[in-house]
Amino acid sequence: MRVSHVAEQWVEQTAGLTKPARVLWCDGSKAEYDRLIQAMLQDGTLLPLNPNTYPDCYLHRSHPSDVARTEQLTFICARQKEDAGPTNNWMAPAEAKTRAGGYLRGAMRERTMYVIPYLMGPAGSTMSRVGIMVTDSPYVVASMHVMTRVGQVALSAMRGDDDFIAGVHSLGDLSPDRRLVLHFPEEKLIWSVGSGYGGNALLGKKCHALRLGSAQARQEGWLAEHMLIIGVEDPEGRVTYLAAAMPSASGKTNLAMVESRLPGWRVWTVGDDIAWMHVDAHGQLRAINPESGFFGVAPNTSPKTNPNATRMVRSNTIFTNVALTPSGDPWWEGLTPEPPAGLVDWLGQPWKPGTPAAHPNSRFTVPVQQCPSVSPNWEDPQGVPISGLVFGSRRTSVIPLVFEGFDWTHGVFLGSAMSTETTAAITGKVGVVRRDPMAMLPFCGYNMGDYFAHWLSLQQRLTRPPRLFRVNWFRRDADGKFLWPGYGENVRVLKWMVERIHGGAPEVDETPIGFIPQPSALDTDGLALSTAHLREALRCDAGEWLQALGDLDEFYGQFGPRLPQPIARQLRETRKKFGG
Ligand code: GTP
Ligand code: SPV
Ligand code: MN
Repeated sequence: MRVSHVAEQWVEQTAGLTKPARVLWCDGSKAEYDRLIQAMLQDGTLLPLNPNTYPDCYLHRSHPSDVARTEQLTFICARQKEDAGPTNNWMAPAEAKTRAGGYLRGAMRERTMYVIPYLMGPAGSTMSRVGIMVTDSPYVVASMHVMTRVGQVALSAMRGDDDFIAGVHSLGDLSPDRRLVLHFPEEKLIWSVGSGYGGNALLGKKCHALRLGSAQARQEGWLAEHMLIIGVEDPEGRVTYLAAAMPSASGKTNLAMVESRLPGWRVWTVGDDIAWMHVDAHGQLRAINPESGFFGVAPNTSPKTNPNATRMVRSNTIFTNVALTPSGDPWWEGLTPEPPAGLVDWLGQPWKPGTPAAHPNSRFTVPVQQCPSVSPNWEDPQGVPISGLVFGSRRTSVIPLVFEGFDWTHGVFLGSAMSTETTAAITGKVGVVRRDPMAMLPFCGYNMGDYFAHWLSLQQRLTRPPRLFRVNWFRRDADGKFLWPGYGENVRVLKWMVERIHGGAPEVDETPIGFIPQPSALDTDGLALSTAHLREALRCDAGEWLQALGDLDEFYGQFGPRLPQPIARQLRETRKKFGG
């Protein structure tokens, strides 16, 4: 492999700090992956699954205190605190290096330090970017093989000796007391120590593709977003591409590979978590999926909810923290209506009813190509043209099933005002409502006031700005039941958006928050859903909304002069329209 000497020097310097027994450059080959798997089977890091029902699938059990992202230990270490902004944890770069340096010093003694050159994005795309990370975890290496493009393909894509994001990862001692996930935007550098969990350890994903990626994107005039990408094919065979932001564990993977319940309609998967979007020479927004694998939530994945995912995880999949059946099959809540007898839970103990069998944030790691609905264009170096952007969140009340923003600025306001209920994907309390603008609260690598301004500024470069929509699959009735059936039926909502994009579906109510479809505008053919239920799912209530907008002044106020005026103006106008 041809290696840049800047990278070589940095690797040497890192080895000087972490003191590994050996340094191994990864080539991304199948043989390398197989060797890693064999070694992990031998030392118990992986358990084999049933080779007949789940060929080449493995189970990994993580440390019980290391099962989700740890936002309280995640920092943006910009030189200036204001550049991290009020929604990020900040630590001065020097202090960050002193603290984490203490945990990293000698941390790889007697271990191998793997050097992973990886490419985010398709080979040959000007939108793709290179990272080089080191790690002492073979599980991370194997996962990076699936989630990114590893080896010469990455090194060949470098446009200069220092054209890469550098990442240092060590498991450390896995103690949350000595865990830090640090981002140095000015140095194109990530340091992560003390966790082996997905978003904390697979540095290409949230650390590179979103936190540092978003900061780079702002400087270079593009967007790095927490969005799935899909192509929606209508009965005429026209494919309309959408990108949708939803917070962690709130439906991206499910929507990304949704199996249509409507005849003639189908959904093609481009990506399920991250979108990098550029404005092309014609003023068209285009998106690539920087990843090459899915790191998806296992619980509630079933032939009923997500048949494509259920099929794609039947081979070449690494499962983390799921339960195990006596025949060596993986199992998680929701996979089958009843738990099979003799389950071993995610901790490796006989399962006790009333406790989770699989961890609520248990995951599967699987290559994108295995998705039955993968788009033929998923690796197009030009990206796919985006006609609609969707902001979705998880709200039990207030937020209608779907509505459309009036224009770009209003849509950006809707995204910036998004709130959601927290999930098991992050360590902490589940079900707490918090502001999560564009589903980027934990992932925006710079001041979020500047981020809103960046979004607004794109309009002037877009010849036909994508339509902006807001969705919520999670609204409930008085009995606590979901008002909308969700999953495969969400294609009915996608159909409405596609019709709007192409100038159809005029049956809307103009409300203070945007255009809400009248119940008749949604295709509910064959759906057992009462009009009363649908009305309730689509309802926009002035009192509820005025209350929900109540704390936005405080949220926006944190940004001081960095909050763009148009956002504040949109809030005032919305209140006024509600009579507040
Ligand atoms: P991350 O990988 O953490 O970013 O999550 P994600 O946004 O990809 O979420 P995912 O699609 O994996 O769904 C997470 C949870 O939301 C699962 O428990 C799903 O069953 C549930 N979910 C997804 N779509 C729907 C839906 O349409 N309706 C309802 N009620 N639940 C849904
Ligand atoms: C999320 O939490 O948004 C995930 C899982 O997709 S992780 O990659 O761990 O961030
Ligand atoms: Mn997902």
